[in-house]
Amino acid sequence: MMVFQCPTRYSLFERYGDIADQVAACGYAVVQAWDAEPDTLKDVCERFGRVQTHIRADANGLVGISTETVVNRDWEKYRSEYSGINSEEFLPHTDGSYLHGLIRRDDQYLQLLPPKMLVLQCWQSAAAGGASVLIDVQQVYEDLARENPEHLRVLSTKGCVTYCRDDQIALDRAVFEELQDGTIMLRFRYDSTAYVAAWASEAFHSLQQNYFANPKFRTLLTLAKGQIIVIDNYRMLHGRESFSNGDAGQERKLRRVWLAYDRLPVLRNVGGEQHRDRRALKRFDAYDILPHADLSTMTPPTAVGIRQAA
Ligand SMILES: O=C(O)CCC(=O)C(=O)O
Ligand SMILES: [Fe+2]
Repeated sequence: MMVFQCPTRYSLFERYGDIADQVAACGYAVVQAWDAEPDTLKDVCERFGRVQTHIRADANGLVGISTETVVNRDWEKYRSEYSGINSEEFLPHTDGSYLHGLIRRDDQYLQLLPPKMLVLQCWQSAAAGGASVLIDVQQVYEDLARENPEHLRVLSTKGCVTYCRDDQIALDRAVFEELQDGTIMLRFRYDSTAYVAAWASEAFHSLQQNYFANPKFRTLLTLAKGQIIVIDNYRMLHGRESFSNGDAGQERKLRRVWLAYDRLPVLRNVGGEQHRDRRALKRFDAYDILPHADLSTMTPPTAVGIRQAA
C-alpha cells in the first residue's frame, strides 16, 4: 500500500494535488498525517469537497465510528440499524445507499444523493482485526461488461433495487446509475437494507457471490493511528472485518466525514415564491450539505465514479 507521508501540515498542502490525482486514478488514497486530531481530518476534507452531514454527525459533519458511541439522540432508539457502531464484519458497501432526497437551497431544491467521497481517520486501531476492505468496482464493471452484459444491463436499470435504512428510503434505484452529467454512480449494499426486484434478483446476488465476495477483487488494509483514507464512494465499495477491542480505553476508534457530490441535480418548485417547507422533506435535513469555509481552496479529484470505455 502506497501511503502519502505528511509529517507536517505544510507537507500536506504540497501533496494535495498528488493525493487528488491518486483518488481519480485508483479510487482511493491513504495519508499518514502528523497527528490524529479532528482538525486534521477537517483540513483534508475541506480541500476535496463540501461536507455532507449525517444523522449521527456533530456540527462539523464528523461521525464517530466506535462501539463507545454515546446514547443521546433520537436515532439511538434504532441503534441496530447503524452498523458503524458495532464490532461485527461490515460487508463492502456504498455509504448512503439509502439516500434519495430533496433539500431546499434558497429558491431552488437540490436532489440529495449518496456522498461522492468518504474520508476515514483512524485514531485508535483495534486490538485485533478491523482491517478495512476495499473493492474497486471499476474493475468489476469492466469484467461484467465482458462476461455478462445482460447482468450489467439489469443492474443499470432503475427499479432493480430499493434501499431503506431507519427513516431513509431510496426507491427504485440502480446499482449502476448514470447521473445527468454521465457519471456512473455506484449504489450497493448486501444486507437487510436492500430490497431487490424479482427480475434483478439473480443479477444482484451473483454480483455479490461472483465478484464482491471474491478475495481476488478485495484489497485489505489496516489503518494505523493518524492515517486517513480518502475513498471515491461512487467507484469503490468499502467495508471492514470484525474486530475485538482491547482493555478499556483501547477500543477501535475512527472518525468519518462525507463529501457531497458537486453537481447535484437542481429542481425548481412550480409554485415559485409560494413554496413551503414540507414535513416529507424534514428527514433530509440530517443529511444536508454544510457551508464551506473557503470554496476558492477547494480542489476535488477531477472525476469520481465508474468510467465507461470510450
Ligand atoms: O469501521 C469501519 O472501518 C468502516 C465503517 C463504515 O463503513 C461506516 O460506518 O460507514
Ligand atoms: Fe461505510
